[in-house]
Amino acid sequence: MQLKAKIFKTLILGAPASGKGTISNRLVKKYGFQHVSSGDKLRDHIERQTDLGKEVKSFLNEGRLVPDDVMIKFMVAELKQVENKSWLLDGFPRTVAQADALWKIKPVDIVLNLVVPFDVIIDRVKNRWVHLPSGRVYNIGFNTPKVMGKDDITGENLIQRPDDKPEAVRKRLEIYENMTKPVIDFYKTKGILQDFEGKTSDEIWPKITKYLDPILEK
Ligand code: G5P
Ligand code: MG
Repeated sequence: MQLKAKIFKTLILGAPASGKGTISNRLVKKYGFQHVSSGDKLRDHIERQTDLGKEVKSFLNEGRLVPDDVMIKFMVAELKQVENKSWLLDGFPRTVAQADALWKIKPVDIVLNLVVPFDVIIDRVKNRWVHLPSGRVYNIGFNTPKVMGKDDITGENLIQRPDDKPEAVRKRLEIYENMTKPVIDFYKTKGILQDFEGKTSDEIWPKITKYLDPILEK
């Protein structure tokens, strides 16, 4: 399905490793959204050792949030590049200050909130492998790469994220509780947020399509 008539501005929210990237890939394939992942973009800057990459590296490695002013400036510029397309934003906003700033420049239409138990999340991150240039993500036992340690499409090396170490994961979950949960309330009061609960992405996925199909087909 391609989105033609209206430009949809969509967010996907959820705790670290709740499956935002996994579900986003499916949404891109089914509906043709432009996927804008703040985390993937920052990791790309770190990999390329840009000025921004050098500035944010320690925040990502330790599982801390990049300061709001840096993040807002960066994402506003990124969103300009997909201005005339339907986009799906993943990883931003993460604080109420970011949500406020985004609302002022682009009120969003749809907010999808993934609700996955924390014990499931902690188990998952141990088995996560990523292909940095594309953001493709694997999980041993869920979507295992065809060759261990290699990306299915390019054959390039996969890495484990530094912030998937247990102490960084703990920090990320704590920050999520304190800083990002209020963002859920921000969108709830605007009446545009929908929760999707489940222990697996396969359980959540049909609930999301059932919700989006009637909205996006209008
Ligand atoms: P990110 O990159 O936004 P997080 O922590 O929000 O990082 P993450 O870790 O990228 O989120 P995800 O995208 O929600 O997780 O989940 P995923 O990658 O799809 O799935 C997680 C794993 O589970 C994968 O291995 C996947 O294959 C597997 N999986 C999925 N579904 C299933 C399933 O059903 N079963 C099983 N067994 N496995 C499954 O942000 C990173 C950092 O960037 C900075 C911060 O430092 C942040 O910590 N940052 C920001 N800082 C400030 N403000 C912002 N707006 C920022 N954005 C990024
Ligand atoms: Mg992600």
